[in-house]
Amino acid sequence: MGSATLPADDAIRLTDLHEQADTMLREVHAGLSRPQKSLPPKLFYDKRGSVLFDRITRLPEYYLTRTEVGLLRRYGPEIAGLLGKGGILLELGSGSSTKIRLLLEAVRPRLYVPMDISRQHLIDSARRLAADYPWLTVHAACIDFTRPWDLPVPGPGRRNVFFPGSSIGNFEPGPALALLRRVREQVGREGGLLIGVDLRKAAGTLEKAYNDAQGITADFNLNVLAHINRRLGADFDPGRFLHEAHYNAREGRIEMHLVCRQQHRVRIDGRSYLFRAGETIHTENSYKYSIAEFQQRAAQAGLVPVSVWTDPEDLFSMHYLTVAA
Ligand code: AVI
Repeated sequence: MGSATLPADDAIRLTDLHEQADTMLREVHAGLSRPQKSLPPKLFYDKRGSVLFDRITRLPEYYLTRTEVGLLRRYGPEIAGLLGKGGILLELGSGSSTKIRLLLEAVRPRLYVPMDISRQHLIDSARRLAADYPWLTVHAACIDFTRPWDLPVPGPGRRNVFFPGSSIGNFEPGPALALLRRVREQVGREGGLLIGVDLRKAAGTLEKAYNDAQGITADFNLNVLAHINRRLGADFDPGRFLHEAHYNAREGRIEMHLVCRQQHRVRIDGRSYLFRAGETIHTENSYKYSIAEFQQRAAQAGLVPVSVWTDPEDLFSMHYLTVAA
């Protein structure tokens, strides 16, 4: 994995650890060669995908974001007390760096490290944050954290990772465990993890959240094809696919697919793939965890629960965990 620290501008520093096109091509070929064709969900997040995701977070059906924000508002002082003042605050999948604003004044970190795969969105958000909080040092890192990563963060200070939005749910169980272990290694003995995790609930509520009436989630799902066309010179016709999302109760996850409406042959970098009518590309899983299920997974990674907060409807959970002695 390459590493370069770039002077993004005077306000922020940027470390680029994301090797882009090669990895993407390999992963796309691998996913489309499986009997159940699939694409990794990280490919949603080009610039347009990040903007569409921001729109999803404001949809009435998508209860996750507003519920998590409600928890951060309500329990912010208690959470800040656990994180401690003046340390290093790292955020995984920072996107627009919106939720961190609810903690910054109370935590007053020495350094804030937003990490995201969507490079330009990361830079724009980090710049906005640095402008709004002139006292804050911001060191952005463009990272694909679905792969092993190391973070060059200089200097001392207690490290806490903030991983909101239930993005852990987009990892399969094995990789989710690997990521939690990585976090434990990166924060060290004194560190901690503040993580938002969507709770298990009735299928109807979940399916509405991933099939919104305005069709923004459909655009977000279909955008993965436009992203692959642009970055890898492929010739998907997104008009030949439909968005589909359903709850798989046995696995405890929402599954998103793109359903081929009409037979379609697609060329990607000299290889060709046939999509038959009715065949799907599996684009995302979004696992839902009970509190006990999540704590068990975290314990396997060497993280011990300190506190957990939920909303009155038990829609969403926020956990603070520290490293086991
Ligand atoms: C980013 N992630 C937690 C979202 C989720 O709910 O799994 C991505 C998403 N997919 C469709 N809508 C939102």
